[in-house]
Amino acid sequence: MIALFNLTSLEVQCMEQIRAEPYRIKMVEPIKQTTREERLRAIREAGYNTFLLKSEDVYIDLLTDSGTSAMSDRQWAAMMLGDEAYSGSRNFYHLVETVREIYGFRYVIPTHQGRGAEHILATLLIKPRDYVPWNMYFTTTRAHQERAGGQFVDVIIDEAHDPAAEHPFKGNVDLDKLENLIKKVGPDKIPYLSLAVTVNMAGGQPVSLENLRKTRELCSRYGIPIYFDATRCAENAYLIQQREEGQRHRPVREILREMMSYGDGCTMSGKKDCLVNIGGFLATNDRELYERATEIVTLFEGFPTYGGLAGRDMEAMAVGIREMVDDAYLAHRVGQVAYLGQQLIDAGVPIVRPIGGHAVFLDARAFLPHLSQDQLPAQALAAALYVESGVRAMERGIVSAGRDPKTGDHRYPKLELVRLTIPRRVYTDRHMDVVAQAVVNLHREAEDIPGLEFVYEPATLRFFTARFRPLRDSRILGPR
Ligand code: PM9
Repeated sequence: MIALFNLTSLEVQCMEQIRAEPYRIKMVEPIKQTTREERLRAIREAGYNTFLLKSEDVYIDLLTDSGTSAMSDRQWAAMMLGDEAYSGSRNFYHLVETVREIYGFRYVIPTHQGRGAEHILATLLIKPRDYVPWNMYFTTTRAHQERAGGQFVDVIIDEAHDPAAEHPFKGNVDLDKLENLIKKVGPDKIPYLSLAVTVNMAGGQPVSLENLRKTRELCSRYGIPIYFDATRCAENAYLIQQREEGQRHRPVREILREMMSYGDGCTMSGKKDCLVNIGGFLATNDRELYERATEIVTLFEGFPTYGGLAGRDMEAMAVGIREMVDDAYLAHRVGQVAYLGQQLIDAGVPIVRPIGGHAVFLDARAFLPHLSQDQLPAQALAAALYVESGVRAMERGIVSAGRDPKTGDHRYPKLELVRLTIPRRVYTDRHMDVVAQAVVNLHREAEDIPGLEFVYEPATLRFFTARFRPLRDSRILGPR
């Protein structure tokens, strides 16, 4: 049973605890504030796409939590232990041993980052005209599944599509939706269920243990394997500890092992929860799949014992995997996200509720009610936030959703969001205060923010490199 608790009081509890960063700072990287005029010039040059800004023009960088973590002194020390042999590096064996212990999966293939693992999995398992059910989509993973001929089918609970719905586990699979799909297309047409923990595009929302157990039961009945997108699995485990009845006393490490026991394997972007700047892996308990994966990893990534990574990178990831399940680290990490989110809630800024694990998501539809979704509100809001404050965020709405490959039409996701993504162990709560103030100030002038239109639209993963222009002249985004 899911605990029916009052989320607001949980968040308030979080705020009331006096928390300090559970680390000391040993090295610093200066950041600089720019002037509004400089930022207006920079965003125009970047085609109003925050991905195309130069990082040195950014004051507080909340574009992503991917590859942006600060590594610990132990991870830096581990970098010096790199065994750069072409094959059989000791760092590979350390990584395998660590994944077996923390995740419980037997076979591991390192990859240069998460999408390398997604590519291998999709290529090996998906046949043309297959269906891939999933608790919402992620951009790169869906692109690989579609490239392999599969079709994504959303089986997340309805609450996930409503930014204001206060469900503690908005990442949960809707078991009826999943079973209906299995009955409709037949289990043979479903190579695996993709299960994201947490669900990035829904706002960093977790899946409960109870739902994982039931999903496993359902899939086992039809012989369908489950592959986790485990990119933010430790944060999901922490949110289970905090929100699910009967889990408070359990260490995150134990919860994570139980979570993973309901799957057959995972793809992992080590650039998030594993606390490294580059790296990922595919893990599985299926020996035959592993053997086939060792054949294709050599084509796209590298020899199976390094898969696109230097020995030192595998070593840093092995150390990071142990650090990611530290309860004190996670309490601060997820607490810092809640600290920022709560300030925005208190000021009446519309954000996705409840606050998720890695980011605060602004609800751009509610923030800019004068814009239609075709006027790209989240893209415009991210551009405006940068101009007003030097804070860089990311669009997660219609632009990220891309076009339907069959019809060529825009996909219109219900969620039109701007993600303020908190890098791990990088910024202090004082930085969060600055961000909160910037967003609150912008909210007061929201009606002056104009919509945008495309001037260049790439065919794949358009959000990365698309360029835009404002629909009208405005003080905030300058002349059209
Ligand atoms: N996520 C993020 O910023 C980085 C690039 S896409 C904007 O959120 C999930 C849930 C992810 C993810 C990357 C990947 C791919 C898979 N699943 O970036 O290839 O959030 O390591 O991982 C990004 P890689």
